[in-house]
Amino acid sequence: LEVGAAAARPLAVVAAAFEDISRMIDGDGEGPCDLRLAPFSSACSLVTVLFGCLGFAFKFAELEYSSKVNDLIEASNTYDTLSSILEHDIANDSVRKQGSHSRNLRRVRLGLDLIKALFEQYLSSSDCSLKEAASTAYDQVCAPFHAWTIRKAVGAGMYALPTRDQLLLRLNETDASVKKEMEKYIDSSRPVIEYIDNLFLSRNITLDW
Ligand code: 1PZ
Repeated sequence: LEVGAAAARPLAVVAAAFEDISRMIDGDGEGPCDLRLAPFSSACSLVTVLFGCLGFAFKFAELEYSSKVNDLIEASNTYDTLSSILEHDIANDSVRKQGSHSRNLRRVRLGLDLIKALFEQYLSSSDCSLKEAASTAYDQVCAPFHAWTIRKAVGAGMYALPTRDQLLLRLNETDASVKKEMEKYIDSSRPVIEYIDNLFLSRNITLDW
């Protein structure tokens, strides 16, 4: 898929980008390689387009997510790989410090996981509304890490989500094609999320924040 297709089929573009990233992790099959920050952060920035399909109530979430992704894009001028930003922050005791690249990486990873959970919920039943799917996904993935005020605001915004049919129209997908693309994203984001978690865990950094 070409970049120009982003406007036409944004979900297909995101799914293809994460398929590429998951292949980079796989490397030559001889164990996981060192994932580079530039391709990773530009794949993450494609996700921003999906927000437009969810409606204005999630403008705040879009700005929040984009600011973290943009920080990683900027960091890619200085740091070549995801592991090198962690090494830098460990040396500076700034892994969990607000605004640090490592903390922003952890936040972006939450966003990727949120979308994965949303798609899993969406595909679990055709009776599941987008609001139900998004609420369950948010409760599973993000709510444990968010303050009460944020959880309340997100809960209120859920009522403004489009219907399943409206979403399909905005994504330019059919029932069959959306299933294929969501499954592609679910399957390819899983190893990416695991890879990021392992960057922290292998350095004895817990994920309870
Ligand atoms: C997939 C769509 C599901 C439906 C909507 C879910 C809405 C999620 C709303 C998230 C609101 C984020 C509020 C801000 C939270 C910040 O306090 C934290 C900590 O920031 P820090 O203190 O480190 O500066 N930020 C985050 O946790 C970032 C989370 C981003 C998750 C949003 C990504 C959603 C992607 C949806 C794409 C369609």
